[in-house]
Parts: sequence; C-alpha cells; structure tokens
Amino acid sequence: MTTTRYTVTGMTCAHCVSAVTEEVSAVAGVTAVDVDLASGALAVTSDRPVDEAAVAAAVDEAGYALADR
Ligand SMILES: [Cu+2]
Repeated sequence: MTTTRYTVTGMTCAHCVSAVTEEVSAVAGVTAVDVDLASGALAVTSDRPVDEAAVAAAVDEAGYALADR
C-alpha cells in the first residue's frame, strides 16, 4: 500500500473535489483518493505504485491540473 501526495490547482468547490475524486479513483491500482479543497492536496493510495502521468491525465480529465512539484 502506497500513498502519494500531489497538489491540484483550479478546484473551487465540492463539485470539483468530487470530479477529481471520481476520475483519480478510476486509475488502475488506486484504492483510495482523498482531496482537500482548501489546500488542493490530493492523496492517492494504491496497492502498487501508480504512474504520475496517469494521475495527471485523470486530473486533467476532471478539468484541473497537478501543480509542479
Ligand atoms: Cu467546483
């Protein structure tokens, strides 16, 4: 079990949080997703390491972007 933390930019409301949660949850191997609206923090828990590009693509699909880190 691995938890990787990212920051999402552009979220403004609970609907944004649910959109990101839904898309990232659909990434293969992801078992839990936690999004904090105020800080943009995204915690992705998975049973194996997940490709950052896959997470970035899912966030993009939801309409937002990962911050550089
Ligand atoms: Cu929103």
